[in-house]
Amino acid sequence: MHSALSQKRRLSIATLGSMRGEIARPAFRLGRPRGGIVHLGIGAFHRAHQAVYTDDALAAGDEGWGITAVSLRSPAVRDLMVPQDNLYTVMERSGQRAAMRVIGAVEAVYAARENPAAVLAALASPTTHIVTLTVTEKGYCRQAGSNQLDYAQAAQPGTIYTVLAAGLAQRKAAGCGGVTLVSCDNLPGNGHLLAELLAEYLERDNPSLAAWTARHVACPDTVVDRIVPAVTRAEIDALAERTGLIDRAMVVTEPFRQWVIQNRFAGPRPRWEAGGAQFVDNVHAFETAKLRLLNGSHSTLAYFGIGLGFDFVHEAVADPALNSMVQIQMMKEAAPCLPRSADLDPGAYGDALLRRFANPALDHRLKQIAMDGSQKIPQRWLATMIERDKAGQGSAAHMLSLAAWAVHTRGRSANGASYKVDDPLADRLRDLWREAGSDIDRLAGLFIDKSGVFPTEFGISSRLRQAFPAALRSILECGWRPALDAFLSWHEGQID
Ligand code: CS2
Repeated sequence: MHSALSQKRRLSIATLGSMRGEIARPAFRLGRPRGGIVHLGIGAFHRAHQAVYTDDALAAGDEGWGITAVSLRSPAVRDLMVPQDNLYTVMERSGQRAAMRVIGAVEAVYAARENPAAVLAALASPTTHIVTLTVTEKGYCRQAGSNQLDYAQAAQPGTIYTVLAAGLAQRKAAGCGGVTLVSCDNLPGNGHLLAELLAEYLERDNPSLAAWTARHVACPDTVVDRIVPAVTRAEIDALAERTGLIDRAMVVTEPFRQWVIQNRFAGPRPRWEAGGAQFVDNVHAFETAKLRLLNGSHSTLAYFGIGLGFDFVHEAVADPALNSMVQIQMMKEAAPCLPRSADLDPGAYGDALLRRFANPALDHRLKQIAMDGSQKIPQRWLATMIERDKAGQGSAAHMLSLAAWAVHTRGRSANGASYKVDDPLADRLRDLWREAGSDIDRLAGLFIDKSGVFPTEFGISSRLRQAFPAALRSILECGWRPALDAFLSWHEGQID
């Protein structure tokens, strides 16, 4: 297979015409610089989501847009994309079906650390109107347990703050107008949050730029949704066999995609509605449902699924007991707390999620979801738990999920093997385990008070404080499967 592969040519503008198979190609002229959009954080998610919507806008005749993508950390994606003239394939998989399409919306890729001048030029260009961001939760450099900026972290080279501040300063100096910063990360009120954190940064770093930014920059809230597992070598090889061309930047995803964007722009924007994007006044209802039902269930499947020995989401959700727990967590605990919206039926939304998770054609690794838990669980679980607690209600399924996360951070699997915990707070959490020794009550208290993950409202609730060590105990003392079964039997005994 490898020798056959090495003889194949790479996907590029020149070879695109020779690509075999049923593949949709860009329906607009390639190789003509268009500008308009800079994207920070070019990973698989951007390539399978915002770039596809931009490609749809281009294909629909809104031709003035192209993406200059920036990788803030490693140059790896640049090295995959540039030899391909930034073309890549999106493969949508569901059951036996695989629809393929080549995306041509990305026109340049730079690694910020190696080519800061090119990144700055793109941000400062008068033709740039939009900066989209997918930098993950931790890319916002918040202090643990709060939405305040961690200034020391934010001021490092290559963060969104230093990169944006340089670009905005140049725009201000050149008088070339504001931009719209579109956060596409899974955080509540992502646009508002970005605006606040950026203001906090600039007020300290460059107060006159802070004032200019407040007047000229818009940060709409958005909800992004598409499941995009990390691509495997085998998938790249299989695509090359099918098409005759090697595409090292391909992405594999599900057919579903959603983008809800608050209609608040500082200037022009692409007609992303050509790809199905919805522009609304307020994204709150969509956002809360997405974070608490989809992402919340994902995290439960990840920590419990790993505990039970599964590797992939579709395996974990096929486990009848874990599936029941996730349904209870979603429908009995999270859904009743969602803001009411005529556009959203939580029951139908939850059912559709379980079908998406069950997609056997996607090898979505639980480990991919389990990473950075400290940055994810406050908005996915803790917000629901605190709201319910204030209304005098418990959240037993969420509590067991929370215990599953905490046990995951020990870095030791049920058979005693150790693994690396991929989380910016991993060291701090490991120290808490060490400090607690075998005392589970102490462990629970240390996590609540010292991990930096739990908001104060959690810590001051005696109900939540008591329930957490009990949930930890059930996993640590009885094991993953018995803990899950005990939860389901207890739940069955409850009157609805
Ligand atoms: C996942 C998300 O990795 C994770 O934490 O929950 O990336 C999820 O796949 C996307 O938000 C789906 O839109």
